[in-house]
Amino acid sequence: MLPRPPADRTVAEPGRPPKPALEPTELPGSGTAAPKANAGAYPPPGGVAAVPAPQPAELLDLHPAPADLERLVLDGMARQPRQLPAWLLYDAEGSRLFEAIGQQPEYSLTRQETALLRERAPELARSLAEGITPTPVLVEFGAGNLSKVGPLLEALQPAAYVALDISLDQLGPSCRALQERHPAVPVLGICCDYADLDQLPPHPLLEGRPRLGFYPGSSLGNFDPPQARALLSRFARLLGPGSRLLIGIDQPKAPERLEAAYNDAAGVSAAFAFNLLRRLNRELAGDFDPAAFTYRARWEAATSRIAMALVSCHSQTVTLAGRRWSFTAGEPLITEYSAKYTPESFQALATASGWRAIRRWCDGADDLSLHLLAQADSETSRAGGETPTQHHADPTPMRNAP
Ligand code: AVI
Repeated sequence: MLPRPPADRTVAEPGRPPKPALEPTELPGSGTAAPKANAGAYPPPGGVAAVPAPQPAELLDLHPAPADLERLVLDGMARQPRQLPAWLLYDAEGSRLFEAIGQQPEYSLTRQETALLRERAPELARSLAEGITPTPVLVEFGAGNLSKVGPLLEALQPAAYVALDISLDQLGPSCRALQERHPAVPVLGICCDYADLDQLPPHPLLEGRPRLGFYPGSSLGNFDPPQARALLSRFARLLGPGSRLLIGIDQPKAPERLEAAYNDAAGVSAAFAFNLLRRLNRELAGDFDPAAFTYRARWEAATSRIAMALVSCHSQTVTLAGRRWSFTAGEPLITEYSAKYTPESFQALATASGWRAIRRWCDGADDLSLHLLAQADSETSRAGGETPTQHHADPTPMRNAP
């Protein structure tokens, strides 16, 4: 039996209207009619005014049902080579391990992108929201532990923040913590496979508001090119006409460096992949023996991607979801691809998916980019001009990317 209860599309807390901006709280014994003698003194005579406690973040659970999970796994096992959807890596333990990957010295993507977002937040927010009225909602895809959005929220002050992620275990606590830190912005978490979502669920926080998308972390690279293209088109539909998308993309670099980033010396990347076998054993009655597989991360130049796989050490038969599967010695089970795009190849992909590249920011080493996209057929996208501009983290902007 599968442990997760049937996805009942539960609304953890009923919809609530956007909450008002912070209101001053009256302290006991203080009047409001006349200015106080000590106005401006700090600390005020009656003590520091309490800030109203933030409302709890709201959560919607649209996690794929166990039957969907089984179907996806069976489809993936029937492929050649065998390949499972990358989001399966993110159960509670997988999410914890992915956070640990971000702290490994070899995996610099998280640190570099976080720094770029922090340094450039005011400018990113201005470019993202320029000319967009009324105040938009910020929608983050694959939001994980919500560690990247803080500076952007501060700078943008959206009407609401909506975080989409597959891991409910991580999303719940992260949304609550973010809501505490940003009490003025209502936070809504939606647990879902965002690559399979046809529309954002109707919700008062989303009604009548333009939507801006945020997709950091280069997670687009975890999709095959046709899937990546479909995903960008899906984002355009989910966000609606006239929307914009800020997306983080990792770029190709020396193969040795990339292979080390996905096969760190501490073995966290390997543990992340092996955790998938534990999940399959637990949730789909599998009998994978992790000791019978070895982890491999290899750069594939022709497809500009890292291929991560658990490789069968010898010929063996495995039971999964009530079926028998045979592996030959050396046969890979692909756990994930991580494609790297040059600015040009990414912009071509974006264009083919109905977006227009407006601007690009990169870190000092030009290892990764944040691309600002606008929907190709919208008025707002035309405001960006014909040629995308690119900017280094270095204050001197580089102009006119090809
Ligand atoms: C989430 N994603 C962008 C990561 C990546 O770099 O492709 C996933 C990852 N897998 C192993 N290390 C990192």
